[in-house]
Amino acid sequence: MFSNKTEFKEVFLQRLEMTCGKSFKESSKRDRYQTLGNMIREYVSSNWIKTNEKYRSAKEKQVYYLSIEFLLGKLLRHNLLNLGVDQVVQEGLSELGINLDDLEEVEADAALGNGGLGRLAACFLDSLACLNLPGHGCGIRYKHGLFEQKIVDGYQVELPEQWLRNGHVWEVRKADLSIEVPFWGKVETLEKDGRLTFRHVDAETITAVPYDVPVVGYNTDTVNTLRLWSAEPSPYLVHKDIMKYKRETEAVSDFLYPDDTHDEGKILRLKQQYFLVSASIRSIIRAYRKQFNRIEDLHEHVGIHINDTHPVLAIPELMRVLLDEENLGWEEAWHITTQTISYTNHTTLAEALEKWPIRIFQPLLPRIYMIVNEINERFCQQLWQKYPGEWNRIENMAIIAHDQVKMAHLAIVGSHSVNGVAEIHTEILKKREMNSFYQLYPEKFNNKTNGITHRRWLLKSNPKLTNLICEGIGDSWISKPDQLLELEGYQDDPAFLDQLFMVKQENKIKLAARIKEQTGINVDITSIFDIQVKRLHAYKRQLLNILHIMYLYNRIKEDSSFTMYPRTFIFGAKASPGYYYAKKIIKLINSVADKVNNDPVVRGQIRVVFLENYRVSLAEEIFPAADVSEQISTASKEASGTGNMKFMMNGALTVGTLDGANIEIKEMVGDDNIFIFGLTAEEVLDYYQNGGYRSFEYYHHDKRIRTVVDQLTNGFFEDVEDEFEMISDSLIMENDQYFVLRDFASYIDVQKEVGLKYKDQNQWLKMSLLNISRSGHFSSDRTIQQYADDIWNIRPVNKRPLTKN
Ligand code: NBX
Repeated sequence: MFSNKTEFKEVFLQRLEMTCGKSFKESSKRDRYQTLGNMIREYVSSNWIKTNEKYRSAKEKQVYYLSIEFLLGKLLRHNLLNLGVDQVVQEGLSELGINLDDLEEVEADAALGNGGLGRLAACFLDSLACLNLPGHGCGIRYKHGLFEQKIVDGYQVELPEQWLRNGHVWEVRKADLSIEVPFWGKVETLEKDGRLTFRHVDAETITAVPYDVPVVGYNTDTVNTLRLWSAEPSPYLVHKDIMKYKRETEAVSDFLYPDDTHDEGKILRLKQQYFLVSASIRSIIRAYRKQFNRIEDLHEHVGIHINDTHPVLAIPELMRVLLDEENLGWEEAWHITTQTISYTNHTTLAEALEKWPIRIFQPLLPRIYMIVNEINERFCQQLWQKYPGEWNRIENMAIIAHDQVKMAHLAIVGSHSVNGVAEIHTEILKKREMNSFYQLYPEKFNNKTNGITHRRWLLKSNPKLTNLICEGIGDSWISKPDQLLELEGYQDDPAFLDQLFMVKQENKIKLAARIKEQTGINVDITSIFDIQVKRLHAYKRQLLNILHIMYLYNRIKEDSSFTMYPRTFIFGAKASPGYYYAKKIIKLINSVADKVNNDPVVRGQIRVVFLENYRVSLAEEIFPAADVSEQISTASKEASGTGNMKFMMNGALTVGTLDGANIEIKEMVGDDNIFIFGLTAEEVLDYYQNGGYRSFEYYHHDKRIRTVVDQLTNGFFEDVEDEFEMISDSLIMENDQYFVLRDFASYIDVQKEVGLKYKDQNQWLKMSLLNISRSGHFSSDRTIQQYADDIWNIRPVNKRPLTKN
């Protein structure tokens, strides 16, 4: 299509006029963005086709990653970088008077996810393609992604997200590959040749239409596929009330559920889950059938991974296909199914474990329910043999109990691999949350510590740091991120550290400009940028952070001789719309920000900023500018965290608890290059088990705590008197379930240490460099290689380059 700047410009101009029907001069930014996007997608398409052909002819095993969320963000710049044409395109456009950054602004984030779980799926797709592994994503093409957040008077307000308003240039609709997904109706049992067969009749079907998005690898010709399903009315269905049917059908892929770790028992959610699973499984089997004859060998050629329990119906759906459509016997179908499916758990929070009442499940999915029931019966029989008489144990492990289907139990029983997402998380699963299953199937349990794609979270988001690294150690670290370790050779090189300092300053200047634009607040770029960005949740303890800021404010006010290294505290967080408590914390952060930022006494020492609508594209501007990374969850609660890795890779130092992957970060950088505080997971779990924590005592005995807690309700924020009673109650009346007050003193101490350490710029830069150099381990390339080797048993296929465009 183009191999140099001149050719690029020619093709671009020609395409622009052809597709927009306007002259170049008349064309808008959007016209230009769309033209470029279409061009690049077409540029990719020949390798896309060739990759698929290669996969078919190689007959290698392929993996499908089923996820209810893929938090992709923007794709233009990412694809340009991975294709290696970023420079050519940027220069070509620039000669036409177009700034590539401006075009990127036009692209909407594909926000088909809530947070860590959805973003992990997106990072994994990137790593799969980059490692030439035959792995594809299957998800839902929500018409509206995660809500847009506005802050009005300090409160979160949600607006529907509209990413498809101007179309999505990266997708290809493949209506001919649509699949009919049945709901409701009943099951007919027939006897045929002495064997019972089952037929789902009188069903209401929904058409699943696939939209394929190419997943482009870096510096390789591999292009994998993300298949997103859209729900449309079936052309085959005759319905009494066609308008109602249309409405209800389209609702299935209308909205992403905005619940982060809360379980929402809505029928529509279960519909979404089965819709994703049924369409995906049947399209996988259809492709398999074109390639292979023996369905009995399915697991040798296909792996299906379920991202948390949301797609767990893949297990009974695959059973259904093997039993009802392929006519296998139960034992054989079960063997194939369990050998095909693998499962990742992302949380131990009890409220997030999915359970479905039978009264909802059975009528909606009658055949699937029958199969789940049979799986349960056989499983309970097996338990009975192994643990005769242990009724309690069997009841606790059953898949169906107390009129509910327990999705995590189904996932463990119906798969060959169960993994946690950080070492401590996997240990907690094995020792506590899933201990009875671990005793039964020790061989299934394994750990795969999360990772992030360094291509988006360093190369794309932080070009200045990327250039500096390349000047120092060349560019082979880009394909082998472990080689970042070579940066340690520069620890005592003042010139290099100076440059590292400059890079951080420049990134801080950029973020400061964004803050000014969005909030009107001026921030001092020589202050410490101390940042907490993640979903708002009680266990993540944004509350601890903001109470500490209130403490610092009080300290400055009461003692004019008190000094601290100036700090800018930056927050970004969305709260689930129905999560009242989380929304109160957002209001609290904004109220503190108002008070602090408008008080001349503390000016120059503390600033507080809440950036609205935190999302992937905003995150890309934030991480590069951070000095301090706040990872302060109650120990044992955060399964892994991945923001912690993004900060580290961009040279921020972590203030964190011994939770999730923080522990592995600490092991990687050593105690001197991280700021650890607070209870350990064991201490927390011990408190939960044996009691002994009385938050009131901490309130009573520590004046610093008493002052800030009292300020929640004593008119300190004059305009909003009763506003924060709920927060104060959670800390005192409800005995502070997340140990905010218990960890408060320890947090103050460690934050003081941060301020002191930052004063010694040389030392700080050394620590920062060390964090960057040891971050290669947290590339999702490492994670994906481990999944490929230990769980999926897949190998690179597309090793040698295919043809060039
Ligand atoms: O998954 C997150 C964990 O909280 C993080 O510790 C972890 O790093 C990350 C990736 O493994 N979980 C998460 O993001 N969950 C959800 O977003 C979620 C969405 C819908 C839902 C339940 C949970 N119903």
